[in-house]
Formats: sequence, structure tokens, C-alpha cells
Amino acid sequence: MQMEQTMRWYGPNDPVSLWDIRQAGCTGVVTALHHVPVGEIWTVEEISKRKAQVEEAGMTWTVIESLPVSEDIKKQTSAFQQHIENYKQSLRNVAQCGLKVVTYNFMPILDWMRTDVNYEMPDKSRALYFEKSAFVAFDLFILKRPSAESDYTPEQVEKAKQRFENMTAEEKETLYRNALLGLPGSEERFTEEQILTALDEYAAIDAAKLKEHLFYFLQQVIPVAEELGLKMAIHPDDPPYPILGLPRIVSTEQDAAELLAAAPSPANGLCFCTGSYGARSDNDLVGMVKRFGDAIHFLHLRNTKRDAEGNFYEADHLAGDTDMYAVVKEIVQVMKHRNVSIPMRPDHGHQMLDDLKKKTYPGYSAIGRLRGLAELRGLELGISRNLS
Ligand code: DNO
Repeated sequence: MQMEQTMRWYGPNDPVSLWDIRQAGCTGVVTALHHVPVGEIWTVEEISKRKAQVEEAGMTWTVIESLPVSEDIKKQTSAFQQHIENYKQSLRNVAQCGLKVVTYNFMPILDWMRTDVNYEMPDKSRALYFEKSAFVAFDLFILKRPSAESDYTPEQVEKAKQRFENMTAEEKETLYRNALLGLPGSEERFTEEQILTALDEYAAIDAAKLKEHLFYFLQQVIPVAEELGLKMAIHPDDPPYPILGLPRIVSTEQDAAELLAAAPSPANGLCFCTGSYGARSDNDLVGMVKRFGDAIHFLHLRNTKRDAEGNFYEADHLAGDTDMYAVVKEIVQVMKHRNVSIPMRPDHGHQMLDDLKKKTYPGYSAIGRLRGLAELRGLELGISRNLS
């Protein structure tokens, strides 16, 4: 029993082709209908079309990432009941097309956040980087979020100020673009006014309230997913702590335990992202795999190297702070115990070799991910042969 090897594909506009993914050794593809506006129904016709494209390249559409949750659902504003009904209908449609695993997240407004998507490593490959001072500088001096200063210590503010003063106009512009990158798979970015308005709409929503909204959503959709035989897999917050004054509620083991308990069902599960959970030193990843084993429906294997200040960069898959050997060993045992193959994808990768000359989605170049996948595949094989 091995993890099913997959890669994310952003659809027909992705510079990395399905055949590239197949040649990397994948049997499965992770994709989404990025062109369908959030909140609307995924139709059987559109799902089937995408599925056929993947199958023409000899692979299966193994995991949906993501079936996005609308801002209205997260805030419980205007159209949220309708959006929940639409979500249920999308679930019926994906199940009708034979799909099994649905990834989503509950991060307000923004998905993942980095300050630098071209961070040069000593070997001249490029990685994704979250630099605390640059981020604070963005918040205080570019976005100029009202009352942002109260979220930081005087030392952090001072450091950010110096950092900002030493930035060239071009660096400021790049920081702005990186921070407001918006949703993965889209080139869309927020303007400063848009984001300030969006942030303001969360003024009355703290972590407890946002949790209530998540649990309500789960209590609505999980029974439908269960009946359809689907597995829902929530992706953790990235980075796993509040940013821009927004609550983040899927960052720790406790958060994950609570959301699973809010709608107990084999359909209510996790996308276990070692990169996101691993960016906090207080998350015990091996223990989490052990304790959440039955609820893990999808794996993102990625590593980060963090420091005390809160900076982290994405390290090679087998390097960084997460002991990938220990994590994969635990996963192998969970799969054996459950007698299932859990789909995985090497999450992100460095831009390296020929990828450096290409335009790719940040973190999603072909060769960097191929390297990560190859290393993880070998690691798993070694572990499982050794255990059997
Ligand atoms: C980043 C990804 C996330 C993830 C979503 C899932 O590269 O891991 O954007 O796809 O959060 O909903």
C-alpha cells in the first residue's frame, strides 16, 4: 500500500502540462474548476470535461483542490444560505462524476501569504519566503491598515520601518504584488481599497465567531458528503496564525480536533499539510498524523525552515524543520492500519534548472516538484520495505 502520487494542475492554462505530470511518475491529478466563480455551482458538464482531459493523459482526477467556500459563507452574510445550497449541489455533481476527495479551506479573504516568491537559495534555485518584517512593513506602510500598529510590538514596528526605508520602489511594488496575490490559480489581485473594505467586513468576526461559521457550514455539508461517499479535507491556514488582524482558525491540533468534533463523520476530514502546520513549532506533526490518522484524506508534503522571529522559507522536501522521515513513517503505518492509499502531492518546490527560465505559478514549477516527489517516493519505498 503506497501513497497515491499526484501533482496539482491548474488547468488548461497551466504551463506545466498533464504529460509533464505523468512523466514525473504521477497516477493522479489534483485540480479545480478555477474559472467557475466562487459560490456558483460546478456543473456535471464542466466537471466531466475536466475529468476527460485528465483521463486522456492516462491519469485520474484524484482530488479536488479546491471547491472554494465563499466569503459570504465565512461571514454568514447576504447570499450564504444560497451558497451553502450551491455547495451541496456541487458535491452531488462531483460525486456523480465519480470524484472522491474535496479539499477546501476556511481562511478569510486571502489564501496563503508570502512576502517573496523568488527568494534565492544558496544554490541559486528560488523558493517562497515569508519575512516577518517585510510583512509588517506591508501592513503598516503600504496597506496602512487602521490600527495595525496595535498588533505588533514597538520593536517589530521599528524593524519594519527600517526595512521599509531601505526598500527600493521596485521592491515595494513586488512586496505589494506578492502579498495581495489573491487566490491560487488566478492572476487576480486585490487593490488596497478592496482589501481594506474586505478587512473591515471582518471587524466584528473574531476567532470564536469564525469557528461558529465553520461548524455551521460543516453541519450543513458533511451529512450530504457522507451520503454521497465523499471525503472532505480542510486545508490548514498558511501561515498558521492570524494575519492582517484576521482570525485564523485551522492552525493547530486543537483547531483540527474541534472542527472534526463539530460534525463527526467519516466524511469530515483533513488535508494534512506538513508545510502549513509545520510552520509552527508547537505543532507536533508526527503525533498529529498518529492521532488524526483516520481523518486524513489528503496529504501535502512540504517542509519549511523557520526562525524565532516568525520568518520561514520553503526548504527542500526532506530538509527543514519537519522530520519528513518520521512523518512518512507514521503515514505508512496509518495506511497499513486503515488499509487505504492516501493521495499525496509534493507541495510546492523550488524553481530550479530550466524552470528558472519559465513563467510558472509560484511554487508550482515542474522540476522543483519533480525533485520533491522523487525524494518522497524513494523515502516511502525505503520505509515500507523496511517495515514489511
Ligand atoms: C498553496 C495551497 C493552498 C491550498 C488551499 C486549499 O499552494 O496549498 O492554496 O490549495 O488553501 O483550499
